[in-house]
Amino acid sequence: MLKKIAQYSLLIAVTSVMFACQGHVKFSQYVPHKVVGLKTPESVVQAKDGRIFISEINGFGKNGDGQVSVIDQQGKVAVFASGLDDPKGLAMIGSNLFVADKTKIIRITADGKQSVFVAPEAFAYPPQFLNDLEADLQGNLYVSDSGDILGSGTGGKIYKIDATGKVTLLIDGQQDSRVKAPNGLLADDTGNMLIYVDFTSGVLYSLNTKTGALVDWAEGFGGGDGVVHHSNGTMYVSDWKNGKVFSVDMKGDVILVKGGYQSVADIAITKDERYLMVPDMKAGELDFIQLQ
Ligand SMILES: [Ca+2]
Ligand SMILES: [Ca+2]
Repeated sequence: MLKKIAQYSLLIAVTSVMFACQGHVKFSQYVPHKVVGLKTPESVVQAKDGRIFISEINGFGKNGDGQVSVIDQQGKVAVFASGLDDPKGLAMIGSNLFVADKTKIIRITADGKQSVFVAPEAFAYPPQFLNDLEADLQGNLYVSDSGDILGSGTGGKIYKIDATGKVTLLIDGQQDSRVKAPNGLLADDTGNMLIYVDFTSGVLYSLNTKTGALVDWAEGFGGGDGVVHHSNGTMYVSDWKNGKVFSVDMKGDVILVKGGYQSVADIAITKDERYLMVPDMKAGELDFIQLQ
């Protein structure tokens, strides 16, 4: 394990230098810089036009003070949508931005108009802590309810939401006792497979959304939070409790990419796949990790 970490760090260091040289000599690509002063940032997503949206919980458990900010290509931050409660997971379908806001799903149009897409009553059980939000290529959404995440660490569920807003329970702890506090979600291209990381156990699972079969994929993610996928096959998983970001290859081997954060929440990848976007919730910052 330690040997693998050392090798990986060296590889990153070498490729960073190569990138720096290329950028200096051949072309000048946009290089994002760390954004500071955010209000309890949780989730981040980049739109096709390059704008970056970030959800800000602000006061935890305090309603009405949450917001979504937008960061332009120059790094300028502005409020995009306000009056939210504890907004967390973000997902885009077309030009609409969807937000998992504590007990409901909010839809925000490109010009910033908000509406309730899924009300709390539409869920099979009253939502306790809606957390990550993921879209598949078929236009469905998936949302994790992390349940009593800050107490017993159980009671979580995963739901599917179709394009009309109809909600279906996919799995919970009654169906499979390994389901405790689901957090980060990742849908495959078919929508038949959902990768999820559990905040209580730190285990990464794959869930067959048709059969409900749950398979252990990798473990050791502490307070697993965000899960993203690079087109080269590598996944990245964040550990909120220990402030770390890991990579997971297709064999399930786990390698530390970067630590030293206070609390890494729902990470995402830029559209060009050159950077991981890393919300450090307690630090109030959005960091960028350059990928190979
Ligand atoms: Ca709040
Ligand atoms: Ca999360």
